Amino acid sequence: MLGPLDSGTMGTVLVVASDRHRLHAPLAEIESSGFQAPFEHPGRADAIHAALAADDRFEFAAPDDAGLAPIEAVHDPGLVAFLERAWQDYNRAHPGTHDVVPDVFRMDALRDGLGGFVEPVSIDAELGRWCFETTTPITEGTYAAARAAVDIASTATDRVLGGAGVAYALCRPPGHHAPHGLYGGYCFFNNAAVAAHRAAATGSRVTVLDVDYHHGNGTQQIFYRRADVQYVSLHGDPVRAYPYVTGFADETGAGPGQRTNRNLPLAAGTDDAIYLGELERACEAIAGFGPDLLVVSLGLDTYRSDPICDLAVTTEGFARQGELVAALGLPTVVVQEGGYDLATLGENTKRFLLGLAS
Ligand code: Q9C
Ligand code: ZN
Repeated sequence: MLGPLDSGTMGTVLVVASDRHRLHAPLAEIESSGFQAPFEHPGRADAIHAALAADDRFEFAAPDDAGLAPIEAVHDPGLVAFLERAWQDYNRAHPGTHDVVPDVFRMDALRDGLGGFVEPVSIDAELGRWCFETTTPITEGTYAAARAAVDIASTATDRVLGGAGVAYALCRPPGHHAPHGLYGGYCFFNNAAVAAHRAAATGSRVTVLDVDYHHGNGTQQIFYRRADVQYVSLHGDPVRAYPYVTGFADETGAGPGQRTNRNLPLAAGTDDAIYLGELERACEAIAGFGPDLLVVSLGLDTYRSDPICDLAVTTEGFARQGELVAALGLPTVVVQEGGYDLATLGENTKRFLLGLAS
């Protein structure tokens, strides 16, 4: 259980950050059948860092090394081991490859009727075994960057468990699309799930509130059957929005986790007024669950000019989102997820965090 909030830290926001995210720097992304410059790139975290560093209401800390245990508490150790060796193995088979991307998927179905799945031995087939889409290249430094993002989320969680009212984990690569045994959607390790599990393991009831434009299929899956962690998400309706097959309103949890999952799908063009009304409904669901600690999966890709999304949230809207979440009165770990409009990303993040700390 948590002690009272440390009032000395309210009003400033602790930012846990590392420049190791720059080790994950793909050259291209295969998206909508075309080669694009990556939307998810090091400039994103650098822009957020610069905006927060220019404001004395933020203080910075480096992450501690949390090791593998927090990752393997929420992910298949086979996925972790694969990501550690994937780039090297691929480059032994295909020397000189910068961005490693699978070119086969669903090979298990080729064995339908043959008497069971055979785990692939070839690195080419292994990629399709662990990855679910094409926009998430593995580069030489990807594993190190993904490990650093987990360290950041773990350290921010420890600070909040230790009494900080709010801590912001400036994670990159993001995490919420990674379920127990797959990577994709720009995500390798689920930083928010690591944070939530770490807090839950101390006996706290935890809610993950996901305000990224995209449904956090990975986080939802990891906690779907758990009673101690609630998942609440606002996102583009999966009838039109990635990841297409999760995020529907009738996904409410299962087994011991019945009624601990809440999805609020949104129409294209949703503006601040509608968004904030839905966020109030989300906050009512959270209050009903009665958590001790909140993890926010913070995406700024609901912004009206985001290049890959279609909602219409404004910069002022992000400040109001932060204020609404603050009204829950919970110790809060904010974990960075998406947001691809580089010109506004830092300011929008800052306004959310200042609203939260107000
Ligand atoms: N044609 C996050 O915001 N590409 N991930 C979608 C649709 C992947 C977004 C392709 C979008 C992933 C953390
Ligand atoms: Zn997103």
